[in-house]
Amino acid sequence: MNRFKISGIYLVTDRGLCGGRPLEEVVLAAVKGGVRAVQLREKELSTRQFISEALKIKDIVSRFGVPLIINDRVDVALAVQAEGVHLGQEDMPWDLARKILGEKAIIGLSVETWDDVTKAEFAEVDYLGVSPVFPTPTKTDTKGVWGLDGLRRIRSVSRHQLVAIGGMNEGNAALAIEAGADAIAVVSAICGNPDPFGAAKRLCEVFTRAYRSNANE
Ligand code: TZP
Ligand code: MG
Repeated sequence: MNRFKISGIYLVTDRGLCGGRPLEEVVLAAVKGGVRAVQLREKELSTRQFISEALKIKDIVSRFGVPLIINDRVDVALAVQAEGVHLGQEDMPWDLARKILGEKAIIGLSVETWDDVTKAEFAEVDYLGVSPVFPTPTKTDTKGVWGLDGLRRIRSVSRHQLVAIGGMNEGNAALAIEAGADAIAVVSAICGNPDPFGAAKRLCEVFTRAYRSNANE
């Protein structure tokens, strides 16, 4: 496994929330603002368009040493030599993705139920996406909501790094870190913000402050 340390603010893209701005512009602003990972999430694009977008985003994030993680599509991740892939419970099984992408790939896995969490203990993945921590209009086809108590409970049993996703923002990121998140994933808090650079920067500041105060406890 990669041993990739996931920490900080993790941008998950949604071009529909970018308000007409090119996604590249928003991603560039976010990495300049300090996000530590970018997941390209495309539900509407053709394979060819997805690959073309992924190459453009990779070009941007690689200049900042930020890994590109592809949502759902192992073939696209492989084609563009992305650093990793994020898999949901209905996507390719993690063990096949690991076989295809290799030991060094970053593989993230969403957990939506307690059964997912239990099974994930055996999974050679780099992080679990705790999905969703809070309700969010950005993704409504979820099985429930973990809440901070759910996140804390997962932290108490899981050997994996945890990424909190769903309704995360400047106001609640510190609470998720206290509850055991290693990283905070956001979609609308950056993509839907008129100032993605400022939003990313403030989120990173909140993260750093909360992470340090947690470490000192
Ligand atoms: N997976 C679980 S919740 C979610 C995804 C992709 C969307 C999170 O969006 P937002 O806008 O950060 O709440
Ligand atoms: Mg998926």
